Amino acid sequence: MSEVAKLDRHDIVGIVTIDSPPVNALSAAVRGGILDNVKAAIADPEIKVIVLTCGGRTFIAGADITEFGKPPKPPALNDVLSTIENSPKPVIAAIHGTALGGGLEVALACHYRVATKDAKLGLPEVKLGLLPGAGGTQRLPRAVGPELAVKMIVGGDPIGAAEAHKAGLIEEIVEGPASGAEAFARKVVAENRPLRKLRDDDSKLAAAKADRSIFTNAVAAITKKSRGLEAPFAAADAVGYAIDLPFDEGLKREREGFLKLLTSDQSKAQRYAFFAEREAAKIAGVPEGTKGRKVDRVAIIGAGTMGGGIAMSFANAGIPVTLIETAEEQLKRGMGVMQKNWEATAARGGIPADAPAKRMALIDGKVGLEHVKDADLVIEAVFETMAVKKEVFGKLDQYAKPGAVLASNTSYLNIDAIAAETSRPQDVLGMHFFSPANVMKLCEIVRAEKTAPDALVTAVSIARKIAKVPAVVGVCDGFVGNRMLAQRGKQAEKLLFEGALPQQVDAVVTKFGMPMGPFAMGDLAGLDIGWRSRKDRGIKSEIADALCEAGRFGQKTGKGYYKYEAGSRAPLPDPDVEKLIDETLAKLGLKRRAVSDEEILERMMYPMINEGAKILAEGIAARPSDIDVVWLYGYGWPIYRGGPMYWADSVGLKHIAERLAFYAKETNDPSLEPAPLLKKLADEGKTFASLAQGKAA
Ligand code: T1G
Repeated sequence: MSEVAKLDRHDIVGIVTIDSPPVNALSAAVRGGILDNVKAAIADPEIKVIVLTCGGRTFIAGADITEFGKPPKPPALNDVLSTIENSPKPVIAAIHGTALGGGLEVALACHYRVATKDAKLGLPEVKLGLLPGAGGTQRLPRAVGPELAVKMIVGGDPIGAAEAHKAGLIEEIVEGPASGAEAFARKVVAENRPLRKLRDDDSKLAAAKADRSIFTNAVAAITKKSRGLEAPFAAADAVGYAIDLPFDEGLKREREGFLKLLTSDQSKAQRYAFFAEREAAKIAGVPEGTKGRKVDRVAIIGAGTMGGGIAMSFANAGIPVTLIETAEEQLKRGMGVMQKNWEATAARGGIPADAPAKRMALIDGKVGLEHVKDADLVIEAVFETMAVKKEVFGKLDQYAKPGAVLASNTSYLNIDAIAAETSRPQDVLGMHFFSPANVMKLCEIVRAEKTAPDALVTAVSIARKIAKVPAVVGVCDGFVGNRMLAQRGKQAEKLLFEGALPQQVDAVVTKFGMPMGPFAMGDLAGLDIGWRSRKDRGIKSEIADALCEAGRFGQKTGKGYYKYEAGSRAPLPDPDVEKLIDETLAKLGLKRRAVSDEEILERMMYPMINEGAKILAEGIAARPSDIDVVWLYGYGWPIYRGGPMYWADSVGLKHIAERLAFYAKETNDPSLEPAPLLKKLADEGKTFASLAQGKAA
């Protein structure tokens, strides 16, 4: 008898229930449980119709990703699906929660599907660098037509029950789901409905068979965002087989495509990233089972770019926000920006038309810090100077209710010093959001020396609740992401003094897969910010200073390291910049040399990895995979390369240490000497992954 599946009979209805927490993933035991119980239901003469449902919080959420890369155990999923599809009795999938990947493929092999109103149905395999490997690319186009199938399979995002119902993927939206499915099952028997197999119904493919551009246009629209990725294009080819080939031939080609991706470096990196993200939410050193504090209301201090973006993130998740400013005018402006952003998204169809009003209603704008009194979590997003932060936290200590978590959104200031301004350092931590805060997924949760474990758990769980990806980091200048980025910026600057041009450096970094290179990023952020800070500290950087002295602050002035046409953000190489660099080098008596792309890539990436090793050695990050999560979700590190520390392991730490030592000598830059931890791992022939435990290792 299966541990994870059972068969109940309610007179003519056989109900097969899978119960394998946490997400009913299709482990070998679950596959065996489904097969045995469906066969038993088929063999039982009393049973005329079969319902397949799941216990716990969700229908089957896919193949068991932890089994990938291990020797396959029987029964094969495709064998389970053909048993269901060839059943002489109708099989109905009763879906709740998320039917994803292999889970939806199980449902597609059933003769009918029903779902609860909040259910989501999807084939997200491309997000793991895979494609649906159990008939999804052949059955889904037959269920919903090629355009929606391409969107779901090549894009990887799920659809809701209402859209699924409209598209004909599910028959009905039911309560339950088992009870609703049982009622539907009785209807199927009473009305003597046919054993409907998707494999036998090509009707929704007819239009694309007649005009293949319907399919190719759908693919082109989705793969625009797939630069560098293999899986979306392979998944699109697989959907094409449904249009071009008989079902069984298409199934065979799909399987070939799946197996090829399964062993690909890209999929291994993307599966690593999946577990790394979840590992990061487990806080090292916090006792298992530590409960977070209740958060019913959040107060955000500051309605500027960051405060407004953070407020939007909470309202998007349905959490009431008190948004606090120092004066009505600033408050009004901040609220107006949020309203405009939501309306623009609604106009694009990204959120329902009534969402902007509903979300604005969740935001209560106030003037004066005393209005934090009802908030369970307060996030400060005011001017980035220690003096202002200390003043605000001193007042928060007076006005915030006991037990409220007090968070600073600072991107680099010392949280211990901020906490010391309050009588409750145990409630103080950092929640460093990334701009634009309503879009970027990463939230660095900064653990100060006295931060209480339950305050940390509160911040991590609320970050996940607002669809952010949390990573716990320690107190230091720049925490994890910006601290590593600073090393890249330093080398980028130096390369200009050695002969490279901004466009050459940026091209190497974007070709690697980053969304933007260091100089385009500088133009976006504004070169005047660094210029002012250098002047305050009496530091020179002749090329960047010369650009600013010429009024070239970046995009905001239409010129920086690049020039920008009116209304465009596309960076265009500017001969005036090359001239300015030549003049600056001449003044300094420096001569340009040819710098190879290989050198540029090594000097962009290896110093960051070196800093990552220091961050691990100092305990600022608990795991190398946490550093990877920071870069994947805060800086757009290409998911198919897993993250800087994962990528470093794939390059080889010995090689990286040798190259760093070479550049340290070659450019007379001791900061490039390999960090002790990097050198140790390199000498021992080990990897960063060898430092970690858990699934993301
Ligand atoms: N396999 C193994 N473990 C899984 C899993 C899976 N498919 N999905 C989740 N987990 C674990 C996860 O690691 C975590 O473990 C716990 O469940 C809770 O997850 C043949 C080949 C379902 C939307 O890509 O999107 O099917 O940390 O924290 O936020 O064609 O999990 O507690 O030890 O994410 O509520 C396709 C992946 C697989 C879905 C729930 N399926 N999962 O989100 O919980 S490939 C997917 C998710 C495939 C077929 C192909 C989410 C979720 P731990 P969680 P959540």
